[in-house]
Formats: sequence, structure tokens, C-alpha cells
Amino acid sequence: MNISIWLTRTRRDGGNFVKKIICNNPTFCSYYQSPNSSTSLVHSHLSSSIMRSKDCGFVGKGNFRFLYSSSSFNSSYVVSVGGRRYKATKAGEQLLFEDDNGNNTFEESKGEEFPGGKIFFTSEMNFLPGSSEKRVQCYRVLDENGYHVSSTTMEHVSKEVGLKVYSGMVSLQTMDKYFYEAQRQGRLSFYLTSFGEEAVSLASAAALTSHDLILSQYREPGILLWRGFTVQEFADQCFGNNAGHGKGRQMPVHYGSKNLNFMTISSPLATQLPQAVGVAYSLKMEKKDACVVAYFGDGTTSEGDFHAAMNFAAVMDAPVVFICRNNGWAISTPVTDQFRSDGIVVKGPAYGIQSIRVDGNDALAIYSAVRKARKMAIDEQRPILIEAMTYRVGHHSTSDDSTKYRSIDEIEYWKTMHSPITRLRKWIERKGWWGEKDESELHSDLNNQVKTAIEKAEKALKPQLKYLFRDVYEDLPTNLIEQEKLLRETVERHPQDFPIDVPL
Ligand SMILES: Cc1ncc(C[n+]2csc(CCOP(=O)(O)OP(=O)(O)O)c2C)c(N)n1
Ligand SMILES: [Mg+2]
Repeated sequence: MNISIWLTRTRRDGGNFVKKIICNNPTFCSYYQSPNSSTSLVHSHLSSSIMRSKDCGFVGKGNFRFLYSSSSFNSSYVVSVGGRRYKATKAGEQLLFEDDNGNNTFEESKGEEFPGGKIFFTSEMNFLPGSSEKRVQCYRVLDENGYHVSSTTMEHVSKEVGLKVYSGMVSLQTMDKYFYEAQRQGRLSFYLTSFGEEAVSLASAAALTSHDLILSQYREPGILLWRGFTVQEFADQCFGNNAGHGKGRQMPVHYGSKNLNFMTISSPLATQLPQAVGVAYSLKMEKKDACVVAYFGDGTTSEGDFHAAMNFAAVMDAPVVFICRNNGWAISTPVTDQFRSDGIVVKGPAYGIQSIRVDGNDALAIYSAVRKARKMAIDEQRPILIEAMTYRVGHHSTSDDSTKYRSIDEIEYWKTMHSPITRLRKWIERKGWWGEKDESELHSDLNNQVKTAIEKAEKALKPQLKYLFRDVYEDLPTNLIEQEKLLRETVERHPQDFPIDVPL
């Protein structure tokens, strides 16, 4: 049995709320009106109809929601109010109070207009559960074999986008392989791979426009790849040479690009998140057709900045999409030691943010969810949270040996059974867009590109010493002038202690 009730408008009337309703079923509503008739005839005072009816209860203030409770009908139904849809729940029954004759009757007066909205009372002492028994489900489009999950909701993916996402993921993997080896050979000071998480950055980047601003952590270089940052630019930054955008003043992998709307990465976790909300708020003020996308890891949600950012974004209605890569680990700390909640996704509603959990190893699911989230963030001017479930297949960084705290079997399982690259490849092959020949050409081209870029970056001049002190202040303050002088004198006195390839 389905009935629907539409709330058309509400107003204060002599201290009472007057609810104008249209109901599609005369059995439940004395002011029944068929949907085809003029709406002016169907308005009714809820207080004299539905609210006094034993069949329906009203909860919430203004145009929030109806709940329905009836002993005569067990079936649940959907109530639409003010454009929102709610499913009737058991909770509706709690809104009915017994009258003097022991009959259930609804009394709106049992609620109170607390600051922030009306709250109804209950005689039951119910503590909310810490976390629900059933974990939040994960949206996916493709299964492990690259087949569509039946009746999935997804955005259209063109051949161009599908192939660009795939080759971007392979580029990232290739770059990671060679850069990681270069670090092991002592040619780079530090490196950090994205193995196993390639889909999150590439497919999300594909779902955005180049006007959307990115504030990321450090495991999302795929976004830059998508936007056109060249392998040479990656190499120059990692080698800290004169061509690198940071002039050697940042650790490797701390990329940034003003042209590509990608804010420079900073090492302290979560600092990018409140900043992202501030940037999003500025887009809102300027009425820009763009949003901010902020990336971070599961471990980063333990920082206060994450929580400040979520609340800040919610109350300021900032158009920001938060994308959390839940890869199971924060260096050696597993998620089970990081939080007691059902991951990250459940934290969104606590801040009033619409949220979704997505299979982070499914490029098409990430693409669809991010496209939708972007649209919601911009059209509705609100923040959205996406939790991308994935796994960090590589070590945390070149300063880590993850076999000290997790089994090789576990790593192998994720590497072989849940590879996001293999999954997308199966899909594009099945579509007839990709074959063995394309694959080998892509690999040999990328191998050459990356090897050449590394060799070139390694040989390039290092930035001049002066850059250590430049580019922060327009006019160098006296303390920095003194420090530069002191450094030059020290280099002159102890030349053997300073790198010979840094021009003075
Ligand atoms: C404020 C702060 N605390 C600690 C660190 C050291 N640290 C660097 S990365 C990291 C783990 C972060 O894990 P997560 O956010 O899950 O990202 P993942 O490395 O898994 O991608 C930690 C603790 C830091 N950089 N900043
Ligand atoms: Mg992590």
C-alpha cells in the first residue's frame, strides 16, 4: 500500500504551524485531492486532518518531514515533502502518544523548539549506536573482471576518456617504478609511490574540469598527469634541479602547478583541508562555476584539521568535494587502530555533509561518483564527502619497509586480485578499444619517456644558492640578508662540505 503526501507550504498562524498538504489517497486524508485537480482546492489545515488522524503523524518543523504510523497498514511508503523524499520508519510510531482512553494520539506539543530546530520527546531511553552493525555499502560499477555490476548507475564514459584514464594509470605506475628504483640507487633523496591507488587520482581528475582547484595530499600525482604535467616536470621536481618549479626547496613528490590549478603539496597532514574550504568559499563568493577538490588519506582524518574543515565546509555551504583515499594504512598504523567508526564515510552526515563510499579500485565508479559530487557541490553549493576504498600496495615511502608490519600475502592479494589497472584494462579490451599491441606500444613509449626524463633531470643544473632565500618576501628582510652572507662565508671556508653541483 503506497500513499504520498506533498507539503506545499507552511506558515506561522497565530502560534500554530499550518501545513498545507495534498494527499493522493482519500482513505488516509480527509482533504484528498486527485493529482490532476487544481491545487488551490486541495490545501488543508493539517492540524484538522492528518495530524489528528490516527493514521499519520507529523514530525519536524516547517517543511521538514512527515512520518506515518498506522496499526492498520504494515507496508512502508515514501512521503515527499518540499522536494525531499523520506521513507517511513518505525520511528514514526514513537511520535504517537496515548490519550486518556489509552488510544494512540499524536501531540505536536510534545516537541520543543530548541535552538537549531524542533525536537520531539520520547519516553524510551535510547542511546544511538556507536557504529551500525551493517557497514555502509560501497558503490561500484565494474567487478574484478571488468564486467558491469548489474543495473549499476553510472555516467557515460567516452572512448577518449576511458583510454586516457587507462594510459594515465599506466604512466603513473611506470613513473613510480623508475623513480622508486632511482631512489634505491641513491640518485633521489626520497620518493613515494601510488601503487594500487592509481584509479582514485586519475579517474577523479577525469571527472573534473581544469577550473576546479585541487588541494591534495602526496599520493595523488595522477591528477597532475591527467592535467598535463609532464614526466620531465615530475623528474625535475624530484631531483630538485633548476628547472623544477620548487627550485629544490621542497622534498621530492611535493609538486604544485599554478597553471594547472594544483596547490603545492605540504608535508604536515591535513593542513590542505581547512585551506580547501577557504578556497571553495572564495569560489562561492565569486560565483564561479567550479569547485575545490581536497584529497587526503584515512590516517589524516585523525588530525583536528580534518574535523575543522568538515564543519567549516558544512556551515559555510562551501562547494568542496572531499575525497578520502582509505588505503587501510597510515604508515604502519592500520585503520583498526585509527578509528572505531565505520571508516570515514559515516563522519560526513555527522557534520551534515552528504557522503558516499566508493570502490576506489574501480575507475568507472570513481569517475561517476566524482562527476555527480562535483555537480552537486556546484549546483547546490554544498560540500560532499567521498570515501574511496582502496589499498596501499607499495611501502608508505622510501623511508619505510611495510613487510615489518603486514604480511607479504596481504600485499600480494591486493596487488593481484584488486588491481585497478587490470580491471579497467579488461573493460576497455572488452569494448574493443584496446589490445595487446596498444599495450606493448604504451609500455615501451613510457619506459623511454621516464628513463630519458630521469637522466635529463639528473644532469640538469641545481638551483643557485640564492634561491634558498628568495621568493617568499618581495624585499629580502635583514635577517635573511645576514643568513645568506653567513652561508656564503661558510661555503668559502669549508668548500669540501658543500655539494659541488650547486652554483654559488
Ligand atoms: C601532522 C603530521 N603528523 C604526522 C606526519 C607523519 N606522517 C606522514 S604520512 C603519515 C601517514 C598518513 O596516512 P594517510 O593519511 O592514511 O595517507 P597514506 O600515506 O596512507 O596515503 C604520517 C603519520 C605528518 N606528515 N604530519
Ligand atoms: Mg592511508
